[in-house]
Amino acid sequence: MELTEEHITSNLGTTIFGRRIISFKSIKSTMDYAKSLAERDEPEGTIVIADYQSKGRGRFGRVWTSEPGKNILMSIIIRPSIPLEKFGLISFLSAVSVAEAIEKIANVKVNTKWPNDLLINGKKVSGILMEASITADKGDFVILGIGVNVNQEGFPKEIKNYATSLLIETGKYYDRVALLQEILRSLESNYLKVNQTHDFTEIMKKWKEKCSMLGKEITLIHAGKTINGTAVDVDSKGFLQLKVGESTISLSSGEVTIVK
Ligand code: BTX
Repeated sequence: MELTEEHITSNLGTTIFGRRIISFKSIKSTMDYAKSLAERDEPEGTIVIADYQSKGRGRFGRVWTSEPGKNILMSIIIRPSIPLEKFGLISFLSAVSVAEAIEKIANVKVNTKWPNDLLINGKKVSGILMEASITADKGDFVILGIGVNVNQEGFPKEIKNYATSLLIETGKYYDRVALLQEILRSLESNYLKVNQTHDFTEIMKKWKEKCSMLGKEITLIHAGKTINGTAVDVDSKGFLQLKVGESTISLSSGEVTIVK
């Protein structure tokens, strides 16, 4: 089914996420469009989706590639009422929500990898990008970007050892509308809870249960430096606790490769 507003809103059942849907055949990046809307007072829950992005991006200015019409590429406007220092935890909430939706629709096990990847059999099936805008006058907002590889048969050679899709892993094609709807439902139900309680304990517990790297030796690139250590834990702030020699360091961001 085409990813149109009409298809997505039919039997969606959410109250906030997806109450307005703006879809493009092609766009530079859904992130920029959603941000420009949010800056013009667009309410929470509007989603921007595209069949293709000519300048899809990941973290640290990296590229997110996706063949036209095969995957889910979306950005959601969120205006959280949680304290600013907890905004970062929304990316963990998103990872858990998207993982739960994929597991339900595709009946496949999804693992989390710090900070924001979703893996199937060790390969990345989804990436999450969170960009927060903190403004004095217009209120704070978050643009949550989600890319899920759904029906793509293969990936460019630079990433084919690290990237996968639901099709590759399960041998089946999926209705992107059904998956997108499930993602919106799962995100909304998790989000509404934490937005009220400001308590991410349950989310972090679920995220850790799905995490495939805790207790393992990893290589982490942080601020241009490579660090080897054992991933001990992810704390309540979402920081990775890495044991390096006799000491444990706490990291807020980085790119992880699992060694063992
Ligand atoms: P990331 O920086 O963690 O991951 C980007 C890296 O992942 C790339 O450098 C590349 O190695 C690899 N990669 C690129 N494309 C894919 C892919 N399709 N599947 C698996 N691996 C890939 C993760 O960033 C956050 C990505 C968010 C993407 C969404 S799509 C909708 C929204 N709009 C937008 O421009 N970005 C977000």
